[in-house]
Amino acid sequence: MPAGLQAIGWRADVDPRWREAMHAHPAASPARVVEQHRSGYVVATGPGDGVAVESLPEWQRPAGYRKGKVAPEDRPAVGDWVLVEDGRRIVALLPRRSAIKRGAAGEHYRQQLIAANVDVVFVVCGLDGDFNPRRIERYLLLVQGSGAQPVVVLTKADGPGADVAAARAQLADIEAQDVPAVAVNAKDPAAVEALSPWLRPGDTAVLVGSSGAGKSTLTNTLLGVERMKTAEVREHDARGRHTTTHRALIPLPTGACLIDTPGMRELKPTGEEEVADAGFADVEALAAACRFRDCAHGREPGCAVRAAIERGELDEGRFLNYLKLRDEVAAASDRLASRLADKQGARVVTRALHKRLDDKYGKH
Ligand SMILES: Nc1nc2c(ncn2[C@@H]2O[C@H](COP(=O)(O)OP(=O)(O)O)[C@@H](O)[C@H]2O)c(=O)[nH]1
Ligand SMILES: [Mg+2]
Ligand SMILES: [Zn+2]
Repeated sequence: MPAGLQAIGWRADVDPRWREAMHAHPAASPARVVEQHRSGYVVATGPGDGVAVESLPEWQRPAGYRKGKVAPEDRPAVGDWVLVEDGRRIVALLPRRSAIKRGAAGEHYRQQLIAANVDVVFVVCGLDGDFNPRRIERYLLLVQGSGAQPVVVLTKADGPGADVAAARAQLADIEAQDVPAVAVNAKDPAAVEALSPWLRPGDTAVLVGSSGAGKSTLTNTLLGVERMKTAEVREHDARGRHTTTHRALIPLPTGACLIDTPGMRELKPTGEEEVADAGFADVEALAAACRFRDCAHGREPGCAVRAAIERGELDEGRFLNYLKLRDEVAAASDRLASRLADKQGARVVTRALHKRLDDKYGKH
């Protein structure tokens, strides 16, 4: 394979599922989606050689879950590998090794793909007014099941109000479940070196977090040049202006790739997440020790969860967030099931999803 592709995340161990698509399109060659705009995709076969390409007509029509429509998560996103003909037309989307998704805002159930084929998700959170363990938990829920590893990156460790020790203490329960957290000054190349274990040649990482958290600053420091525009934070509310307007995949000098994203205001689950595996194993273990199997952790006798909160061993805010996220996942899962039934007329899928919910949370 040409060195160009390797520099944008091509793996020597080609996914066996790709062979079928490659055989079906012998005249096409692989390229990676490096930018996604309303008007279409930019793909590359090496660093800095992005070209705007045409794509399949069914990807341009409104997305949906009804018959004949292509769901948003089945269309290419930044990080995807595609097959391109004549250097200007996408003819196929290659199967992914991971996909970071969220539930899209709006009345109808929809998923939104944030990035594809990523190995690591850096959940970026500033050690200023931006710091919020509950929002970090929500991000971890979205990353769970994506196939990528989450790493919490606490920026602005050099800031006047930054209390690194206190922040880490608040994230101890998460760290205990193998989610690393690192505190950095995103402007300092030596500090940002701490991220190098997750940025080996061939790795792809995506930066997520609120606007103003320091994602573009991290990108620039890792690149060694000012590539992404950054914003001065308005002092009183610690929020940056939205300077990053689209997602872009950027090859780093280390041989890794980084995907910068604009801040996301809403972080809704898709309904496919497993709450227990999203950094809440400790809460689920406590709940399993309650005297009653259907304990609502209110005033029931023998409630292990309440007891742990009273002993100061479980943060009540964390527990309430767990309940909230669990309900949101259950609701989204129901909506997803009915969307899929719409699309395929397959009641089996609905039943399978409902069964999974019933097993987990009891009949409801
Ligand atoms: N002192 C300091 N400032 C930072 C750090 N990270 C980000 N900033 C500043 O915070 C503002 C917003 O950063 P930006 O990278 O645009 O945030 P983004 O919206 O997540 O891309 C900019 O003024 C940065 O210079 C950091 O670790 N230390
Ligand atoms: Mg930015
Ligand atoms: Zn209980």
